[in-house]
Amino acid sequence: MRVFIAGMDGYLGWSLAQHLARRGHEVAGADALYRRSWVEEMGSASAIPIATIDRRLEALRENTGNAIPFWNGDLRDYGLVDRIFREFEPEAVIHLGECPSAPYSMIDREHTMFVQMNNLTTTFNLLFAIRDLAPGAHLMKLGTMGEYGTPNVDIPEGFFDVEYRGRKDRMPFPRQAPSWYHWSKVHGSNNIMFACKIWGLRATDVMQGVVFGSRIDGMGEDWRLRTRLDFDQAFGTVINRFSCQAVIEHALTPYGAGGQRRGFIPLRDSMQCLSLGLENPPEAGEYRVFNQFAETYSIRELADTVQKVALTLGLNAGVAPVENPRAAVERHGHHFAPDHDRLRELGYQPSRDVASEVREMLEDLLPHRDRIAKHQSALLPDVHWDGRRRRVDYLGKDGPSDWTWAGADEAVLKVDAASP
Ligand code: USQ
Repeated sequence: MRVFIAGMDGYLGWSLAQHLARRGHEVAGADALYRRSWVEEMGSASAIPIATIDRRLEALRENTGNAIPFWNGDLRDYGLVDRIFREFEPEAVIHLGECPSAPYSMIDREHTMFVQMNNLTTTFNLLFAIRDLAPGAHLMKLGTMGEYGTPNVDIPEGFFDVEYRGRKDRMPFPRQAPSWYHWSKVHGSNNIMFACKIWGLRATDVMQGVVFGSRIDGMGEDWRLRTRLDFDQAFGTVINRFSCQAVIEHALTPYGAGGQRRGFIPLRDSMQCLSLGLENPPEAGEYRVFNQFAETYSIRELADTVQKVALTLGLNAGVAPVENPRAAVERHGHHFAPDHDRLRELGYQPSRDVASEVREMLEDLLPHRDRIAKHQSALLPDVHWDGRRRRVDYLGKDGPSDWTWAGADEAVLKVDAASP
């Protein structure tokens, strides 16, 4: 199948290009390489070194025999989107071309506006291009489990049956997003649902949980094929951040008491799920929603797991809760029970447990501990949901009462002393 990946240079996009090329798809991609500069703006860098886009494409050609057409540009420019669609004639479009960070969207007015305008405009451009130039193409759009928020009832896959004042209907499940970024995903979902209705497009909206992991099968030893792995407050997801903290023996930083529960999925499983959706497209006019994650965990469980796995590698990282910069929207200990059956019905089989994935990640990260130590100031958040920017405090021995204090100060001092 001819598959166009919007956002091919990112954490997921670069992995997906390789995964789909190896599955025999004809892949093309575009990216404005913004992720590289956003992470730099946050004072950080990918923990795992990544090659320039030219060297990446060259490595893909050498390793898989696929010469992948690539457009280096911004998909908010409809002229570019129009050109890509005419030249490549996609049969499917996988839309990963958005700014994916909740904290980044909460920095200030400019960042909020950028994230929303960027994400909405790109999605609109792809929708119109599909309508006018590739009407049969299947749009797979990366949404997020965060669109639902954490309601005190179970979460269905997109839609649920409602009975109200004696009448029944099937309706979209309410969205209660926890950041301006997550709201941009909600708006995107609504726009896609509407486009399917009025234009008969086919789309899969993927409510993905938090992704973690440093590689997929087949990335092998050629460093140019490796995907990025971020650990800064905005672009590092929580298990990846904890793993980077652990390799430099910096205390792991659960926000608050760590009772937030989320759905998580390893990077290689995300690839498995996206290809299952791609290869089993919906009917024309159908808008379907998948909840894409392997399991749910609390942040505290994850901190414990990363800490234990790290110990088996001789890494002694403490666990020290910090004040939660998202306190306005996150609760400690809440109901979280989302359905996630549709991908399993298509054949999704979770590949590994968190501990095995974390072990592999720590082994991948160990050779790069100096890179992480060099940017360790990016580890502690300073973007708060109340809009006032200030470094978070450790909650200390008098913090959440059910924590065993694990010595953050010692761990941080140890790293400071060791860093260049
Ligand atoms: N957290 C900590 N300590 C940290 C970092 C995060 O306790 O050092 C907590 C956060 O408070 C939050 C949870 O971990 O409760 C997840 O945070 P995250 O930064 O890993 O993920 P999030 O901001 O929710 O966003 C990430 C991706 C985003 C995707 C989303 C899926 O960046 O693109 O949409 O995961 S979901 O969370 O299911 O909405």
